[in-house]
Amino acid sequence: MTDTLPGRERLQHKPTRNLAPILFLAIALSALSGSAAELTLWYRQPASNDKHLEESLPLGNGRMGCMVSGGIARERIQFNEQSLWSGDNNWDGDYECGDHGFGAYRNFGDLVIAWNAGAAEAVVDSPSGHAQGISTPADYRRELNIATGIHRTTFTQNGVRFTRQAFSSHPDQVMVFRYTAGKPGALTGRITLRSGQEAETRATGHGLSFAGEMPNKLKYACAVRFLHTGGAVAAEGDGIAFVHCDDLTLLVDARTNYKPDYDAGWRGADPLRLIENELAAAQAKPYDALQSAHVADLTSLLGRVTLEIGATAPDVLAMPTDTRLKRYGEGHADTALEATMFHYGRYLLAGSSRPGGLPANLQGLWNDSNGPPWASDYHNNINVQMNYWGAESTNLPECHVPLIDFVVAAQKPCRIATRKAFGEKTRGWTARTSQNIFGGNGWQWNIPASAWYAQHVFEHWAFTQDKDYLAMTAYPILKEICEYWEDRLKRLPDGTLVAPNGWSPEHGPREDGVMHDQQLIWDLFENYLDAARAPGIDAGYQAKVADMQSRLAPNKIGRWGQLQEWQTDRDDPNDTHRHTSHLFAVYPGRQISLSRTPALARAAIVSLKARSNDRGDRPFGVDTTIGDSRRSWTWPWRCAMWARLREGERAGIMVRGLLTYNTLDNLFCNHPPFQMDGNFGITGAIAEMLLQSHAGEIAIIPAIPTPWAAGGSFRGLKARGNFTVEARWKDGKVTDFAIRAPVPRQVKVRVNGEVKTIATAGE
Ligand code: FUC
Repeated sequence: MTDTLPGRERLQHKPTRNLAPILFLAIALSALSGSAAELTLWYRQPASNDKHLEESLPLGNGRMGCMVSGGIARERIQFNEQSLWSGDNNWDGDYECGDHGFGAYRNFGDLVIAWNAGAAEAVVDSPSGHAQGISTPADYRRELNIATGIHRTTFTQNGVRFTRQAFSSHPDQVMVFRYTAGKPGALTGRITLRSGQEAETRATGHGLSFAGEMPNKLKYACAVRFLHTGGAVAAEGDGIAFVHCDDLTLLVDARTNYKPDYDAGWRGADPLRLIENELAAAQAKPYDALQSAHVADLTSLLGRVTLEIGATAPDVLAMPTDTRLKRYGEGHADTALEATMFHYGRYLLAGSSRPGGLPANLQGLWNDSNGPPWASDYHNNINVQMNYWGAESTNLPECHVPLIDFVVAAQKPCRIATRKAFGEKTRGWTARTSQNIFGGNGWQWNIPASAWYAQHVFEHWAFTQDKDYLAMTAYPILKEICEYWEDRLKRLPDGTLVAPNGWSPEHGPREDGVMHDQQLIWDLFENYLDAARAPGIDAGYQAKVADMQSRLAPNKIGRWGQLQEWQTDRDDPNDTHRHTSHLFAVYPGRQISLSRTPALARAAIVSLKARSNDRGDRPFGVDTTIGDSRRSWTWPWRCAMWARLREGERAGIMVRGLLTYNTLDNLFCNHPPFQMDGNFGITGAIAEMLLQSHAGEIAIIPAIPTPWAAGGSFRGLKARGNFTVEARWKDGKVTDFAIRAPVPRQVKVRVNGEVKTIATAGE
């Protein structure tokens, strides 16, 4: 790569091979030994029984996930499969979340192991999961390695060291639980399996299983294989009793007969046969082979990106995660914990969104209830989109595919529901705010929902440059949604176009030309035009869309210098509502930027400050942001917007706010209640602080706060155009960077305040 910066700011380009995956694996492996603090969540006590969602730790293989409590005498593993939903096919109406109607995502079940530690007799649980009546365990530690996806609990009791390992394998499609002890014959206890839907469990000496059918005729089944060395095992009611085993391995699979296909009535093959096949195949492999296949699979995704920011003191790094979170919330610095949050979002995405499967919902694969908040659904006025904000930029494009597949599968029922709501002649489709997996639409119409989905459909092309995907999948979707708006836009007497009867979620009146709608439609048209220009097709329709885009009623600056939320200048400067829908154009949209529309960008800053209760009368801080603005997803959204507005300190404060007010001990984000969007969103927002590519240039560390500026590096982040970027900085200045593309080409780069055109390196 040519070094084009002058004088003292000359950059040291190192056209080396991308070593990110190798480096990451090395870090991941060192995390196994407990040294890479940012890739490990760990605790000195089990999760409390009454704080399952706050304290248990999540595993997931994209399809099947569980929460592991790390309990000593009683270990609870509560698990889910992505497709266990109540509700009727193609529902279109109210938000009825029972057995029928819209339905809800459901808890699959619990695996509980009651242990008799060492040679002790029956144990009784205390609320904390500690055993009573036997010796207090020593050296207890439970940890989740978010590089390898392995949960491990270790402790010593009655002089015996116990080790419990767990992971959810994508390659083998089973969850694996492994129990060993430092002394032969030390494992005695009872394992039970309980269906979350009241199916009856059957036990044999080899395992446990249940199968059932939901009132909506969705079939579900689960089976557990019980493998052991030494000791004796007996089926006992709904469980298995085991005595004096040397080691145990449990293989678990759970499935439904869901099929993401409207024409098939959303139902496919009976799940039992596949479960049996998968368990038999997994059982034929040694444990080590299962584990290494799992680690290789996960690190092949997660290892594409490394991140180092700031420097956290070794004594802080040595503290358990909950202690660090508490300390952080008291105002102490811990940039490594912030880096953990970044990695955690990627870990959770790879754990809950894999090709061929469903996208991540509000609680991901870690819902524990049959009546979860907002049905644990696909909420499309911010939440499901935010779940995917880090997918492309942090180099997990395949994890974005389930969202796109979901959109594809939803088109047919949404077309029908859209015609019913907006007239039989309507072309295209949109959706209500809540969606389920059976083509169901619930709650109020979110009229620009499909335009927002279209952004995701487009971004997958923009980042990957996959031409087949563009032609076969993205382009037809984008065009159809443009047609929806072509039919729906209302022409005012002066020729401008407004979206009729819109609503700025979830805020203000219903009326024409709401800025959120206008911005989303602008974004849709812009994306359509880019998608059509790339292969040079549909010139006539391109001209039509370009004309409509130019006539859209534009953004407006209001009486207090703010970016208006509505056509009428009624914004209240004291409004701290959680949504910032009228700033979509800043992020995730690209209509407003400092370089292209500076006046509007300045107005967006005024609006964003007001929403965060920043009146300029005291320093901006986490405490400035109050009330409804403290939500799982508000911080990440505002963080990404501040990053786009090149306000690194404020972006950093948003990261701090999320970790201070809306993060649980297991680092799950908390709306409240627990909601995954914040986890995924903060990963995308942090990526935006480090690298941007939305405004025709690649900007390297455009917006980092002082604690990160001291020094840091990243590798493997992606820029639109299929560029892979790495950079290193010190004292706020980039000291070296590399941009790679499959075929070297020219690219505009913004670095250390200068914009230059340089040639990229090859991959
Ligand atoms: C939207 C938000 C709420 C919540 C819900 C799941 O309706 O306004 O804050 O996140 O989704």
